[in-house]
Formats: sequence, C-alpha cells, structure tokens
Amino acid sequence: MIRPGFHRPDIETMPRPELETLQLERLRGTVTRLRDRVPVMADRLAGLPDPTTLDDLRRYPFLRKADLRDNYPFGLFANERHELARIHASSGTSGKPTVVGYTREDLDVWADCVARCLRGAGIEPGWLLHNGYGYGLFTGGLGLQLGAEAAGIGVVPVSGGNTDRQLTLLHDFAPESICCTPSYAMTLAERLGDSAAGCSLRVGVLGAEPWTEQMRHSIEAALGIIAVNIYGLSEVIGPGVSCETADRDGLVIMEDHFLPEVVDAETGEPVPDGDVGVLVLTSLTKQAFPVLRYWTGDLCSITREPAPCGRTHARMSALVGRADDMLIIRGVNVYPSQVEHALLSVDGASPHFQLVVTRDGTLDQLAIRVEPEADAADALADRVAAAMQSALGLSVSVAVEPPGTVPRSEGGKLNRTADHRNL
Ligand code: DLL
Repeated sequence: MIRPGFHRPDIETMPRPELETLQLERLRGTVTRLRDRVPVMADRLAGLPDPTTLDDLRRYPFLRKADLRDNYPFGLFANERHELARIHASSGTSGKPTVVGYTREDLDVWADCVARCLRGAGIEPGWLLHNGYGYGLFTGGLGLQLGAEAAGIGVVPVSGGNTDRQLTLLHDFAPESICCTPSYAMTLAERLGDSAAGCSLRVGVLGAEPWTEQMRHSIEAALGIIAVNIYGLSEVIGPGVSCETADRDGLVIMEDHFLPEVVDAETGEPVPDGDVGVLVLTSLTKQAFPVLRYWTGDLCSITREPAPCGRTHARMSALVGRADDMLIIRGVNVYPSQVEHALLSVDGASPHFQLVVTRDGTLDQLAIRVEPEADAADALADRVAAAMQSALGLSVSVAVEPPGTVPRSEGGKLNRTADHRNL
C-alpha cells in the first residue's frame, strides 16, 4: 500500500492562519525586492502601495510571457549575473527562449518543493527513481534530480528518449519509482508489452503536459503503479509548484513559496474557489527571478479545504487546458483535453490520437486520427464521430489508423495537435 509521506510536515500541515501570515510577510518581501532591484518592475509598481493584506495583491498588474520576451535574457532578474547559480530556459513557440535564473538559495527552495512532491507521492528514501525527464535547459530532469537528492532518493538520470536503453535500465536496475511525461509513460508501457505488469515500479510522478483520468487508469493498470500528477512551469520555478499525493485528490500547491490566484480569463477578476479560471502565481521566496502575478495561461480550479492526509495548503485540479491551446473551429471552442475525454469513453478506441486542423477556403475542418484497440476497428470511426458530435457539438472527420502510426512521445512532451491553418 502506497501512502503519502512528508518531507516538511511542520510546513505542509501548517494551520492556514499561520500560513497566511507567512505568505503576507513574504509577499511584502517580494514586492520590496522587485522595487529595489528590477527597474522594469519598479516602474510598473510606482505609485502602488505595499500590500497590507493578501487581497492587496489584486492591485498589481499581471506579468505575462511577453514581458519575459521583451526583457530577454536577464532584464527581469533581481540578481547580478555573477550571483546566479543556474539558468534554465524553455523553448518559445517563436524566436527566443524564455530564460529563468536561480541563486543558490533558489535551488535549495526548488529542491525542497520537489522533495515534498516525491515524498507525498509515497516514494521512500532509499528507493531508486528512474528520471526520464529531459536533462538540460528544460527544468524537468534537473528539477526532479535536485528534489530526489534532497529527499534521500537515489536517481537514475536517464533523461528522455532512447527508449531501448530505458527499457534495459528499468529491467536491470529495478527502480521502485519513475518520473517522465505521461505520454512517455504510455510509450514505455506499450514497448514493455506483457512484461510491463511484472516490472519493479510502484510509483510514477508524471507531468509537464496535460493528461486525463482515463490516461492515468491505463498507465496505472499497465505498469502496476500509482501515478500522481506533478505540475510546474519554468517561469515560476520548474516542476514542484504543485503535486498530487498518493491519495490523488488534487495537486497540493507549495503555498509557502507560491501564492495562487484563479482569475477569469477575460476580466482578470478572481473567481470563487471551485470555479475554473486562469492560474496566476506569485513567487514568495524567489531571489533571482521573483514573479508577481504571473499569468500562467493554465486553466484549473482550486480548493483551500484541508486534504485527508493533513496537508493544509491549497490544492488545484488537474489542468483542464490552456487558455491558448484552445482551437476555434467554425466558432466552437475546442480543447484537446475535451477530445481526449470524449475519445476515451468510446468503446474500442485506444488513447492514442492526433488532432489535425485544416482550412478549406474559409471553413476550418477538424479531423481526428485514432487507433483501434486490438480487434475493435469495426465502426470505430462512426462511434468516435458520434462521441465528438455530442461532446463538442461539432462534426469532425475521423481517420482510423493502423495501430502504432499515430505519433507517440519519444521522451518529452507530446503535441497532439497539428494545425495546418497558418493563422
Ligand atoms: O513543464 C515543468 C515540469 C517539468 C512540470 C516536469 C512537471 C514535470 P515548462 O516547460 O515551462 O515547465 O512548461 C510549463 O507545461 O504552463 C503547463 O501548461 C504545462 N504543464 C506542466 N505540468 C503540467 C501538468 C515544465 N501536470 C507548462 N498537467 C505549464 C498539465 C502541465 N500541463
């Protein structure tokens, strides 16, 4: 039986009033740091008073990805270049990457957050963690590495890709735990085939891309593990902003370091707990790259109810999508995650799919490439089309492809949408 453990029980179960006092004190520190050390932010904050309550946060403007681009590479850093201990970057959709920096203290905070994630997931000190997140500028590989080391968990730094080697190491080293993207966990399970059930793994810490409950069930069943969802983004620190525990009941946000808000995507006004909106995060302790009200673009809801394991920090739902991965097809909003939900309820459809968007004259067309489960191809296209019609209110064309032909993750994040519209 895998149970949630703790890395910092004092902090993870801190009564909320105490936590909120700590947050306010730290928020004031972040605002002061930005005023004193980041001229671009000092200008933006000019004339705005310091916060005296957590709600005062709403007075400040959002920070957006475009601000990072405009101040490329180090313009928003609060430390001099020689004071940095690490730089990471994520590839932008166009042009320059998004660059983030860490001091030594920042790396310690990050390690502490990820250690909480791993222990909460039920991974025990002394176990081995097969780390299949990419090492390098991407925060996944090195972020999980840091956290595992802080928690006394041994790391196999295999990184992403080279699936044959991954399978060999999984067999030969017999790790109890694994971390990688959920789509890559599917690839590994698929390639392990019948031997998957007998593998040594017990816990998977999967994230960096959207996945559904159904996908979790398939991964858990195939690998005989419990699979928890880990969330984070480079701009805020990397993996470890939040993570489910082994109870798999919402992603616990490391609220002593990151202050969450959920706001309406159009108005930017807060939505009530439980309602879906855009997640906005403020860092409370970061030194090199403090972020005030960072607009993540990720859609989720949060609850501040304490968790059954005793954790008091707010929990977020799995992401329901990103404000910007929404496709608008003939006026209908379509999120890839909706398609996935609908698809996985169709009898005989495998979880592998790809969305293909084309434009015929002025009309957008959505096609879905799906694969059948073994021996289930009969009338699959009709069933998928009917499920999409009812889930999306849209008619889509469905192509049933031979098993193994729809793109799989080869190690990193899987992009399930091919948009050929040149918008
Ligand atoms: O993906 C950090 C990470 C590494 C998280 C390893 C978890 C595990 P970026 O490359 O900056 O950082 O991408 C951040 O990925 O804004 C989300 O849209 C998406 N994302 C991250 N985690 C999840 C998740 C890393 N659990 C962007 N579910 C975020 C859905 C996720 N989407």
